Amino acid sequence: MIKKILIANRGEIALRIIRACKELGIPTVAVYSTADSLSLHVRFADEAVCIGQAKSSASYLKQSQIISVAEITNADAIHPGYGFLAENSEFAQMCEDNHLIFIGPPPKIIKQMGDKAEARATMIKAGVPVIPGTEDVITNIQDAKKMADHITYPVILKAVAGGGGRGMRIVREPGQMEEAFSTAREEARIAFGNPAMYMEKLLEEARHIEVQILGDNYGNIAYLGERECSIQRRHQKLIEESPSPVVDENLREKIGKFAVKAAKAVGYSSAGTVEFLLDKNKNVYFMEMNTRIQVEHPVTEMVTGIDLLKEQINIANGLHLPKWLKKFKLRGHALECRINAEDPYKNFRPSPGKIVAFHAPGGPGTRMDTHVYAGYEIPSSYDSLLGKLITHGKDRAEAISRMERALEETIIEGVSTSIPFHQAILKDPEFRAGNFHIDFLKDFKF
Ligand code: MV4
Repeated sequence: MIKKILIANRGEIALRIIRACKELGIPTVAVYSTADSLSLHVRFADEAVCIGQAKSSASYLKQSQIISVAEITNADAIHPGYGFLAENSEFAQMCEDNHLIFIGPPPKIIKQMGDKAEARATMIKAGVPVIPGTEDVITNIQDAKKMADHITYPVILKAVAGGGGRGMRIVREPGQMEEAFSTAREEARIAFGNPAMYMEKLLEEARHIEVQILGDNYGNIAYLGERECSIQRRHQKLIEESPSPVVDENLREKIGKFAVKAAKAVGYSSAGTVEFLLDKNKNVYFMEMNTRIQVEHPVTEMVTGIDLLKEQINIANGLHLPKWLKKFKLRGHALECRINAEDPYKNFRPSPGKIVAFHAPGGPGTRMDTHVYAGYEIPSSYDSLLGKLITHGKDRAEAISRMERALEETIIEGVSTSIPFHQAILKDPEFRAGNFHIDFLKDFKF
């Protein structure tokens, strides 16, 4: 059994992991950079060790350093959270090699799902629908043009090593292919050290729907409903919800079964997410699999009543998936607004600085996952997420009105935040009607 967990992360997710560990009675070790010495994850963990300078590459990404801290503090497991080392198969392997439990799937699954072309090929073989596209990696412009003619325009070029929208190019006509192919390859070569590309038919006005799964070490997989994540700006999700306003019982079961099939095809264990695109005609297509706990996991927790972090840790501890998990009942509707320290009136420019006044909202159906407090200085070295406000209601309308009420109650002074932008989206009639797709914010007037 796990005796102590090292948390290889910071911010709100480090706190979320500490909370789960406390409830499970497992002691924790925080690691932190010099920029985070006054952070709450350092205070709330049982032990804390400084691992380097502010820059991520000098601290939260220092693999051997983190392993050493685990050894020195007698931690026997590492929780990577999201971002940083969470989907680094080399790090997961290094944990294994040093007899530490990596709280996530095995390294070979992380690697396999990190290669988006291989993930695609795996899903085709497993019988999970994928977007029409290439079976093989495209290496030259002649093949790219030939494939696009075959698939028919518009198409989308994607980096094999990409994901989350990096290294992607939409190509609407043959004349744009040469330029798009070479710039996408160059971008991928610089960003991932891997220029390999593949191609798909472009799906327009689609929705991003993802399915939460949990798998134990014995081949049991459960799905826990879907999250609607179409409200995003430049591949940064802003508002997530569960259930999706367009997914009914039948579609939920269909997508859920595809997600379980996808997970079984790779022998998945731990918490994970299978991402799908849902087109106008409600056809579903596998897009990617994320081998980590995600930022937006709380909306699923609110509607299922399941503590995903505790279940993820129990799985790492070798427990079987509890029987009741597969019989989950969705209760009501949950929304999450990601609150960032950025100025929506100034093109979302980051707004680091000191928070001089802070008040988190409360009341019925209201949860705020945040690491900030009055007097906290937001470091400029990391992402600008200040916290996540989650509301739960008996239905979508109640979750929305609770969110509006809770955003109004929130006091964050000293920095600009994305709150006014959230308030504008929540007022939008199309949003309120559940009528939107992934390009919703492109022509949203703020
Ligand atoms: C697509 C697509 C349309 N057609 N693939 C974006 C992130 C990465 N997971 C893949 N993405 C997309 N792939 C085809 N064939 C549109 C997107 C996309 C997107 C997907 C989900 C949420 C937001 C998005 C924003 C822009 C593009």
